[in-house]
Amino acid sequence: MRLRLPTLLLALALLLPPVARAQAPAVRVTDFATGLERPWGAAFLPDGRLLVTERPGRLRLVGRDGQVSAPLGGVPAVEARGQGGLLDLALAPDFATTREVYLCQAMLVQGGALTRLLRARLAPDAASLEAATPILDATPAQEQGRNHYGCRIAFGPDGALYLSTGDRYADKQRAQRLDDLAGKVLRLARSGAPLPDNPFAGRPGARAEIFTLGHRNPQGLAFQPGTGRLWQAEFGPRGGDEVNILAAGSNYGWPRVTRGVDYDGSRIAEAPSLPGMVDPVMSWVPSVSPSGIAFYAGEAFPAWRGSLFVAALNPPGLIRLTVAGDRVTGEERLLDGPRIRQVVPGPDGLLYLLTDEGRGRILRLSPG
Ligand SMILES: [Ca+2]
Repeated sequence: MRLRLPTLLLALALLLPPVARAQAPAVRVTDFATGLERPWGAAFLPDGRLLVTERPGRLRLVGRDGQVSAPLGGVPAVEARGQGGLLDLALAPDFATTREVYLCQAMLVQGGALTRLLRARLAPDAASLEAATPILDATPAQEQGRNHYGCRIAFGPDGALYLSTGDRYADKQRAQRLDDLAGKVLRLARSGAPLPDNPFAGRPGARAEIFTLGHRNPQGLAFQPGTGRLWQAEFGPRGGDEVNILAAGSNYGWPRVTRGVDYDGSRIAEAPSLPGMVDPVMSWVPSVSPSGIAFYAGEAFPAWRGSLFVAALNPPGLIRLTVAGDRVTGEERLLDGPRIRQVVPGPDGLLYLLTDEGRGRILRLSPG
């Protein structure tokens, strides 16, 4: 069922009493940190500092006062052309004792470029990574093009590591092939190996790492507090950006089903929906270019609890989706720019936004 948002919002506006509308929180936006080049992924350490990737291939720490460190040592080389580079990072659930960090990057190998997952340790003085080791390459590598790497990492309540991979653009059909790790969400042990209870484990000709298939370029992954459902966002072509709820073994349709068209205006989809393929819970035509997503569960903005935030690149800004169970019930645009790559809820209940700019920043949203 397609959500007709303008109608829905109008209906909501008419239904809500004026007092409820007046409760929309006032928001203050400040530059928390500056001097970062195209920050892409970030995670708060237990001590409150923020570990941030820069897409050209650097890792930095941002102090609680917003001071940005020198680049950390021990960061592996990356393939930074096109949409590549050092992309996401995630701390292991037991980081406090293991200091394990997972990184996703674009890498050039024999045969072309691919999405690579690495495991490393943050040194005791936090000035470098130790023993950064590739643990999964989303093969096969592809010579043509340097786009659509996906590359978002999320740890589930089941302890598994989920990794999104893009279709790599040149051949859309890669997303539908079960012997190919492009255009998928993968479910992995912390060694990078597939988990034995994965949906395609043991199926001849299928990669056992695959959790879901039929994705174009997914850069948003977030587990919903309370339900443990895995929500995902992906870029569509011209129109057809999606938010999905992922279920093991399901096919999300790309390129056989999409609400967008190709950049030259030509049709891609066979049909608006197909049997055996899961429709999105939210789609945008025209595009918003959704990158990272995060659920809000903090105390600073009580009215936002349970909402899903979407970092938008174009038109640039921040989107808040209201959610009831497995449905999106409304949409609010909170910022009209700059381009936002990722949204990270802080341990202080504030929201931290990574801007996709050459002279990038981390914006902080606090109650106004
Ligand atoms: Ca889809």
